[in-house]
Amino acid sequence: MPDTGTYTPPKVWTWDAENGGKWSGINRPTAGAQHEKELPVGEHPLQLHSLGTPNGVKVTIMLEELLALGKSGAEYDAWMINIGDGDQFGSGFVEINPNSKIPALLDRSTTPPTRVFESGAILLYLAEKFDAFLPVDPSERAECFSWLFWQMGSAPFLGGGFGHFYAYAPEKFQYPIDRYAMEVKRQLDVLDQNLADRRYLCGDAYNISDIATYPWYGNLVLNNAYEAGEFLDVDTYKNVVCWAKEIEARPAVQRGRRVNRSPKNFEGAIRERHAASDLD
Ligand SMILES: N[C@@H](CCC(=O)N[C@@H](CS)C(=O)NCC(=O)O)C(=O)O
Repeated sequence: MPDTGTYTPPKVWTWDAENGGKWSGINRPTAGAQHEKELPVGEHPLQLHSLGTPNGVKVTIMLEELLALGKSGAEYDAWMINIGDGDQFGSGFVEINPNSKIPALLDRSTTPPTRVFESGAILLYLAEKFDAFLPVDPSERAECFSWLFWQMGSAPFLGGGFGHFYAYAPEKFQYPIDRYAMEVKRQLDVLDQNLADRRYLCGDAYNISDIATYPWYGNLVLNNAYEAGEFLDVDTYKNVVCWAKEIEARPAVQRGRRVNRSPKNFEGAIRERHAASDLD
């Protein structure tokens, strides 16, 4: 356990594997495969290796939205990567994501197969491949990219910053909680002001920036993240709450949220998805 009193950093940092906190068992300062493990392959062109966390759910929502639009090429197999067990460090997974984080996608309809990692890159890849949920007009597209990349840059302050120190750190340290609570409330205010006169993040049309942002900030204001709704006074962000409720009600969102989760933790959840009927 680290000394929680005054800390003087040593000249050279060294790794203390026993530093406590929820993820201390899997986090380490090195990259690359730690064990040999091939990935399973299903029958669909799109092979998703993921987990139903906010970053993972972005992709299953997108795939379910594409299928709801009638894009049958978006049929997919979703395999569970249990990050608590270290599956992200298996050799097969590292081949499709050298960064060892879910989600990762392998598109076997191309020759050779195309690997895509980083949830934002996967959303863009799918939006371009299926010509959906991405505006065509260059200015509207730029607005969509701006909010998509806003989400990708902002959410680590919510998850790795606020969520980590509020919910997972071995003790409650006031300094980081204050710092990240302030930043997350500022981010919620950014969203709230943007949504004051817009139905979705970019205007009237729902697109990949909403799909990326809902699992993080939508879940936060609907009190589904870190049990922090009261602490962050999320109900005051009325426009964000309204936007989140509208997105949450979409059938494809309801379906996507259930994939790659344990039924013990989430009602209607399925660990793997190989056919639409798995969710029916
Ligand atoms: N920027 C990445 C972040 C992905 C990420 O942080 N994934 C987490 C789960 S939400 C993970 O796989 N963690 C496992 C680990 O850190 O070892 C993305 O958006 O895809």
